[in-house]
Amino acid sequence: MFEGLRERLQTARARIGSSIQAVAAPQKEHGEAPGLPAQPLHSSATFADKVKTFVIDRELIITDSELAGALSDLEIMLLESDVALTVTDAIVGHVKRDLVGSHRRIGQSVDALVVGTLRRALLDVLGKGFDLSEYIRSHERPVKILFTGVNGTGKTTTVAKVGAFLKKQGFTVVIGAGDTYRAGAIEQIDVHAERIGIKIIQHQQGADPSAVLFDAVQYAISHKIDVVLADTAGRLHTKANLMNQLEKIRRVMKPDLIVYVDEAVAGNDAIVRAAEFDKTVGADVVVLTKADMDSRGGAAISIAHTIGKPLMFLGTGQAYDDIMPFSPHAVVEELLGDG
Ligand SMILES: Nc1nc2c(ncn2[C@@H]2O[C@H](COP(=O)(O)OP(=O)(O)OP(=O)(O)O)[C@@H](O)[C@H]2O)c(=O)[nH]1
Ligand SMILES: [Mg+2]
Repeated sequence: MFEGLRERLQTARARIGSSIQAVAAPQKEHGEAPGLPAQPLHSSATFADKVKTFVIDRELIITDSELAGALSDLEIMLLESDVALTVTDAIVGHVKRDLVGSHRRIGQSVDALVVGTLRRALLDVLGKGFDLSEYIRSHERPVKILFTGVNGTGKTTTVAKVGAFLKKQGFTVVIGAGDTYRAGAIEQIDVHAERIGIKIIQHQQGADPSAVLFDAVQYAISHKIDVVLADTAGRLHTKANLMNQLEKIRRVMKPDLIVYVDEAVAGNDAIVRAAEFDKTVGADVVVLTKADMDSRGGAAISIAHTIGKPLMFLGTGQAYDDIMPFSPHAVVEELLGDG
């Protein structure tokens, strides 16, 4: 997951570190920094070798021009990873504010300083995530969750995965087979429901999806079920009639949560589409699927900051338990950690 972005961030980390080191190194030669290791910084040594042992115990001012090249590299690397422009600006701006101009005593290695700064900058744009179990616990039951998005992004699979996830947490769940449009869609969700042992409410193909999902909610009320998961047909946000149908579903089933599902691999397209869905039918939280196939990580990094909605889960494969509650700290660790 996100290997390409990880690689680029590691390169940026090294590059920023080198720039800071370049500021620090000349004074070392003049013997002004007794805290520095006596060992010279051989150009053949790797960056990590150099900075991890390079503990600066004195004051240092990093200027704009010293970091300009490294920050511009960081900017390009983020954009190449499909990180949205506004998010790239936010990250680069954060790093710059954090490092430039401060008259600081760095009682740590340059690398630790850089990693700490990158970590804060990423955490700042990643938002807090969304704890679905906690949400359900603190809301009136049944909690009604509507899944929307464009075709083939993984909505139905995500409904099944979330169903299995919630069941494991001890919640009772019913699925509404709200994709009455695509041939084979009802059978598909029916097979999933059977496999994970969750009740499903379905009508025939071609039926009004609002009616199916209304029935699913009624079933949940009369059987005291905790959660209704509503699958829907994939649709493009540009198709007004299909968006109107979704709007009708929303009016009829009155979801507590609208989940926008898209593929992490779609990068910036996912962000544009999420914003469009949010504008027309609303979106409260986002799930990004196929993170296991996404090397660039741009959508995962950008979506919460750009559309202002938390990322709830990442889909990480085709099996039912290939779903990860989105944890900003875990993602940052994956991107910046040494493992
Ligand atoms: N690798 C991987 N594949 C996934 C993931 N989520 C879904 N898929 C696959 O993506 C394909 C489409 O998934 P569906 O759940 O049918 O997508 P959908 O959005 O319901 O599609 P429509 O109903 O046609 O709009 C299937 O082959 C899934 O197995 C994931 O997280 N990782
Ligand atoms: Mg589907």
